[in-house]
Amino acid sequence: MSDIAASVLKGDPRSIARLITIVENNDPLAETAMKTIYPKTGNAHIIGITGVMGSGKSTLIYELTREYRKKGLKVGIIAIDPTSPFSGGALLGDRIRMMELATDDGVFIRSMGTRGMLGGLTSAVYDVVEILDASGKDIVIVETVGVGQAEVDVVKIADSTLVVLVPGLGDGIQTIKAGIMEIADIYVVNKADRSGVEQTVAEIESLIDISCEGKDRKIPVLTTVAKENKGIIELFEEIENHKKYLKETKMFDFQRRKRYEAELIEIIRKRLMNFIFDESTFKGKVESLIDQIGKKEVDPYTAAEEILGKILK
Ligand SMILES: Nc1nc2c(ncn2[C@@H]2O[C@H](COP(=O)(O)OP(=O)(O)O)[C@@H](O)[C@H]2O)c(=O)[nH]1
Ligand SMILES: [Mg+2]
Repeated sequence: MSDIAASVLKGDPRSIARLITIVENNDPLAETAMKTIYPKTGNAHIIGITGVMGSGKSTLIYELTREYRKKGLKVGIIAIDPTSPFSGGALLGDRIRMMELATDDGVFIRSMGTRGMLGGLTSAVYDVVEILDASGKDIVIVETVGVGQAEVDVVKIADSTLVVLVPGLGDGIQTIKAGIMEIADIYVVNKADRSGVEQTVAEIESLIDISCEGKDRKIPVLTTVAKENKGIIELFEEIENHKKYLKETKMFDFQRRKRYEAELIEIIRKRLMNFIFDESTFKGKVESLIDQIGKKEVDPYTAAEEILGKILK
């Protein structure tokens, strides 16, 4: 196992892929490797990209990655697809584009599904970010669809969060109101080749005016045509600006601390859940308590205390 950790640290793509699989399978061997690579993490800038399906996130990621590659930076990409665990082939909007990145040694792409993950997706994504970071990637990009709780959790890992919208999305603005206002560091209105761009930008800016009032940083709104590589350099620069802002204001340390907190809690949560639900003896106890709750022989609070009491003893 130390072999795999050593080759991950050298950036070997096969070992990176293998370790990610081990992590996804919730294999206990993963922890040994994670412990070994951990001291080498903390260098990558982590970018979260969220937005509705089809808004052009993957296309943007492809174009951004090309910019980073031009600068000689290495990029890791994690695409989280909530519906399909078999989406590896259709990771980026355009297969030909994906092929180009897939053959570049300085880029590692991985798609992760939400199904069939015993340890929970969030915890696995945290680990995969660490793995890519330790493997020498300068930039790690995490793509998530929509704005559910899972996405918000995933975004907690990101240093810079991009929220992607498209013109004429009346409900897109609703989504903003529903809670991504707090998570966006940069707004991207992609598909700016379509009509209604000005109106969408104006709507977002009026919301920003309210949410950023009195704050030292106003969230920028950029327009892009990812498909035609328009606005990408500006986006690249805006991400750099945000990175500088984080460093200068010490927000960087604050956010990273939040991330470490989230990671630690996830590991504890995962361990507890494994302990309660995977250990055969304990699982029997849980099952019988559930039966008793159903028969009103015990209330769920007392049942929970009984289980926790056994763990804490
Ligand atoms: N018209 C237009 N189409 C785009 C643009 N960017 C991406 N697309 C197309 O939108 C579709 C969805 O893109 P994709 O990157 O897969 O979106 P994702 O689901 O958010 O990752 C693809 O057919 C892209 O070629 C753009 O700026 N303008
Ligand atoms: Mg995509």
